[in-house]
Amino acid sequence: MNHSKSEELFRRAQEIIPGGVNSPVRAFRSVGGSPLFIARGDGAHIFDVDGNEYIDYVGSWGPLLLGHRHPEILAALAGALQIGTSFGAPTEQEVALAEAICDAVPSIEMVRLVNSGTEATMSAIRLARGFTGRDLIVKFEGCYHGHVDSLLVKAGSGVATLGIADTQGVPKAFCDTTLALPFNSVDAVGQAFRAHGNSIAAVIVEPVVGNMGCVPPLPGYLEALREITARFGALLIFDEVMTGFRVGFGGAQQRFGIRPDLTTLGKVIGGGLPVGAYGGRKDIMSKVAPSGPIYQAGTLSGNPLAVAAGLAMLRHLKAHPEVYASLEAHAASLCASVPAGITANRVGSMFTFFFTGRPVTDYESAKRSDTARFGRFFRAMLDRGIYLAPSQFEAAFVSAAHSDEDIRRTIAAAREAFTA
Ligand code: KE4
Repeated sequence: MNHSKSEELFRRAQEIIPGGVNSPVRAFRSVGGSPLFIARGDGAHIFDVDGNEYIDYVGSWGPLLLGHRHPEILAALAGALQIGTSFGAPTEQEVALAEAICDAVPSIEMVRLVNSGTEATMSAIRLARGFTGRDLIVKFEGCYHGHVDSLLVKAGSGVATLGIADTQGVPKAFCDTTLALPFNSVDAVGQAFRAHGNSIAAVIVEPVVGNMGCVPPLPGYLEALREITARFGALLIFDEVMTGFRVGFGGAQQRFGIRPDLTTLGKVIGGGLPVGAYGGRKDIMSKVAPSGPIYQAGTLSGNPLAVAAGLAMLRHLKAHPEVYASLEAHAASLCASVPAGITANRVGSMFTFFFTGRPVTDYESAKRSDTARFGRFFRAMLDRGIYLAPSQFEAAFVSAAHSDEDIRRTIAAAREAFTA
């Protein structure tokens, strides 16, 4: 495949953008080669600036559950453009999106729209600290909650991909208020609460981890987090930026039957435009300014264009619940095809092929994966027209636009690429 235009653009980009990308995971650093510059997307396919076509399993890192340029989302955006792009004042559509979120996720009694998942998690932990009057936050190694200072401790996603040992620029004092524990260990959580329980404001968790690669919760784990946080008066925050509306219409909390105190959302609820949200119990959310003393704000929060796309996405998913069964079936077919020596973890339509023959249940076991072999697999798939996340520590996503033929082609390509 010819990538000369991407390579030229990457050279230009590196002169004026750090690493040539606007988000580190896009840089192909852990898989080798230059990132592809994308010219356009259509359904489940993307096309790079050299005219090469790929079946896309990144989907903008999760938001594009319906694929690229879904007609209902494009129509909603066209309609929004007729009224303006931003007002910095309330609009009816923001109320409609908030109502749609609360309708879909029963634990969310009240919600605030923001512009990214990072803003959502940053705001949720500030709210938890303000509501409880406590400082400590518990997170889990390999989980990523956006580039929030105090959550960039033993984080996943790009931090794991690039092997950045706890990013520079975060004061030690911030890290001291964060306890990072191994995911899926009830004992570790019990020990932390026995030692610090009355100082812990909240536990924030990806209920299905996507950012060390896809790692499901072990049976009973989420229930244990719910029980121990309630017992010690700490809040349970489900970071569903990735899993929200992805692993089911009600997210992971519906799939696993857990009612968190706060939930953060992003990605799918923006339909490909910048939207994040945090919400939960009304007694907690009512502490957020201007109704309460905990401040959070945003110039473009509830932006009419982003809200229009998000609302079209959620309305489509509510009207077509059968989408989830189709997503699940396609993802299951892809994961059924892995050879011995490779561990496929999947929940719903998010999955990861770990290049290790052993189970992957936490960050330590994920890190045992052969990342060099993943890099060869990634490039072999790319050469065969399959676009995966350029990191062993990320999830792949099936969209409703992926056809049976796309899945068949992907399985055939993987059969060859697994031995690259
Ligand atoms: P954003 O600020 O990137 O919208 O959301 C941060 C975030 C929060 N919580 C979870 C569970 C997330 O997965 C994310 C962002 N996910 C990564 C992909 N693993 C975004 C890709 C990127 O950083 O470019």
